[in-house]
Amino acid sequence: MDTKPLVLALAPAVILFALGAGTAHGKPEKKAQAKSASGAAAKPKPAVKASAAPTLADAKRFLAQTETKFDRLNADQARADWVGANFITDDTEAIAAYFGELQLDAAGQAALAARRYNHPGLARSLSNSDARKLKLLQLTLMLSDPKERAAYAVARAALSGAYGKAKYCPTDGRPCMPLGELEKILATSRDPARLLDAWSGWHAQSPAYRDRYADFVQLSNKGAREMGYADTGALWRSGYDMPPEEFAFEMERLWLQVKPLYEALHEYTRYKLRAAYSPKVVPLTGPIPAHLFGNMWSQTWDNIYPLLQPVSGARGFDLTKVLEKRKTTPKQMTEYAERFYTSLGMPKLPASFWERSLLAKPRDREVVCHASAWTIDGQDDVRIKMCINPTAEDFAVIHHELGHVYYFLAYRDQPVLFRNGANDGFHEAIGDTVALSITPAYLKRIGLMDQDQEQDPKTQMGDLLRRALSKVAVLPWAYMVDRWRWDVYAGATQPADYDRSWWQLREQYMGIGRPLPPQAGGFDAGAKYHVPADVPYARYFLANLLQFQFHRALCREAGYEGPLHACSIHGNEKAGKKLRAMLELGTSKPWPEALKAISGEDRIDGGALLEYFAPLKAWLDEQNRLLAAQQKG
Ligand code: X8Z
Ligand code: ZN
Repeated sequence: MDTKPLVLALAPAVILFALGAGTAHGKPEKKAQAKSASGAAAKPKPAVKASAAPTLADAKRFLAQTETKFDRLNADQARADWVGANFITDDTEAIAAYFGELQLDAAGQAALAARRYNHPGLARSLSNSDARKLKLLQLTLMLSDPKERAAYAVARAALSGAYGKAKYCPTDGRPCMPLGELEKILATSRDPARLLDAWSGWHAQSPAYRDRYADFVQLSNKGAREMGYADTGALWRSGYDMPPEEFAFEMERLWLQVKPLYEALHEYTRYKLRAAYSPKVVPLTGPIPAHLFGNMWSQTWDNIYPLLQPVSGARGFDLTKVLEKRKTTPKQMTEYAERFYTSLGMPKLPASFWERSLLAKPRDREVVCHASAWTIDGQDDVRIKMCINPTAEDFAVIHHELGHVYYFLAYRDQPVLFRNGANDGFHEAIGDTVALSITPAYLKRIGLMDQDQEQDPKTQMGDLLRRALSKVAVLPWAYMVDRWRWDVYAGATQPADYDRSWWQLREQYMGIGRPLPPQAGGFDAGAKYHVPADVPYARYFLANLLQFQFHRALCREAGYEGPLHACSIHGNEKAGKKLRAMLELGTSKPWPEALKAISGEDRIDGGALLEYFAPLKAWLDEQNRLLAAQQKG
C-alpha cells in the first residue's frame, strides 16, 4: 500500500501527498456544495496570480530544483517511517512525525509554487511531461500554519503507532493477543463464541484513537482546502486522470457491473454457513454476522473454503498444510515469489533487499505487522516489511508485495515525480496479477502439489470457488471503505455517526452486519489498518478489476487460448516483457495509456473478471436454485 500514499506500500508520505497519482485533468472539484462526499463540491482556489507570466525557463528550473529536493526528502522520510514502523517507540514516532512535517511543508510549498505555472501563456510551450509534473505537484495537502502542520504530522504518526501497538487483553486472565493471533482464530476456529470473542476483542481497541482520528480528519481537510479541494476525499478522487466527480461515478459503474456475481456468491455462502452453524446464528435474510467469514474484516472469505466447498469432487488440497508441514520459512516463501518474477525475465532482488527487509514478526519489539513494500532511495534500496507465516494467504500476499517492489525497480530511471504507479490501483494490481498465475499446474511444477493430484472438472470448480472467495468477496468491501471515508472527509458523517454509517454501508454493499449491538463511542472502521494509517482504499477495488485485465492480456501475449482461470504465465518471458514495459512507464503517462500499452483497453472494466469467473457464476446460480428449493422443502 501506500499514501502516505503509499505509505504502505510505496513510499514515503511525500509520494502520497506530493505525487499522488497522475492526473491529466485532475483539477479541484468545482461543483456546488453537495451533501455526500462522492459528489462533494470544491471551492477551487484561483491559481496564484503572478505579476509577470513565468517563462518556460523558470518552469524548467523550478522542476529541476524541486525534483532534487524531493529525492532527498523522500529518502529521509522513508528512513524515518521505516524505523518508526519497525521499532514502535515514542522516540521513533517523534522522528517520523518530524520528517513528516518537513515533507508536508516541502510538498505544500512546491504545490503553491507549481500553481504559478498554471498560466495560459505557458500552456502551449510546456512539454506534456513538464505539464504533467506540475499537475502532480498540486495533488497534495498544504498546511501553511506551522502549528497545524506539526499537529497533523504528530497525529498521523501516532495513529499509525496506535494501530501497530493495539492488543486485545481479555479480563479473564488469558494473556494479551496481538492482531496476528486474533486473525488466526478468525481463520481457523469454527466455534461462534470464540470467533465473536476474537472479533469483538479486536474491535474494542480502535475507540481509543477515535478522537485523535476525528481531529486528524479536520486538519487533513484544512490542508486539502488550502490547496483548493473541497476536502481530502476530493483530493484523493483527483488522482485518476479524470475529474474527481467522474471518478466517483466510475467506481459506482464498476461496482454495478460485478454486483450480480457477488450476490450469487453471498447467497451461496449464506446457505452453507447456515448448514455449518445454525439458522439461529445465520439468518435466512438480512445481513450475515461479520465474525463468521474467516477474516477479521470479512473482506476475503477463502479461510472458510472448507465450509463452502462443493459437496462432491472437492479435492481438499490445502496449500497451508503443505507449507506448514514443510516448515517453509519466511525467506523461502519470499524466494518462491522472487523466482516467479525472475521466470518472467525480471532481475533477482538486490542483496540489500535480503539484508534490510523484515520478513518475520520479531519477538522482542513492537512492529507494524501489516504487510508493506518500500522504496527508500528510489533506486536499489527496496524492502518489504511483513510478518510472514507459512499459509496460502501469505503465499499470495508475498507475491503481492514483490509486485510493488518490482514496480519500484522498473521505474527507478524515471524522474522522481514519475516514480509511482500509473495510478495507485496499478501499483496494487501487479503482484496480484502474478499471483493469479499460481494455478494447480504451477504448484505442481514447483513441487508444492503432488503430481498425481487429480484434476477433474469438479475439483476445478472448487479451485475457482476458492479464488472467488478472495477476489469476488472483497469487491464491495474495497468499494465501501472509501465510500465511508469520502463521507467522513466531506463532513456528511460526523464522529458521533462513524459506526452507524460504517455499518449502514457494510450492510448495504456487503450484506454483512455487526455481530453485537453497536457501542457508544465505537470506531469499527478504525479497526482496519488503512483508516488510522490514512491509506486510501479505492486502489484495491480498481486493482481487483485491473489484475484480471492484465492477466487476460498477458495470457494472450503468451499465446494461451484456454479458460482464463487455468492460465499461468510462469516462465513466459514474452509476457514478462510486456508487463515490464508498462511498469517502466511509472506515472509518466496518464494511466489509460499505460493500460492500453498492456491490454489494448483504455478503461478499467469488470469484463475480464466476469469472464474469468463465468463458469463459477453458472455453477453458483444452479447451486442457489437447488439450495433454495431444499430450504423450502
Ligand atoms: O494492504 C494490503 C497489502 C499491502 S498494500 C497487504 N492489501 C489490502 C488489505 O490488506 O486490506 C492487499 C489487499 C487489500
Ligand atoms: Zn499493496
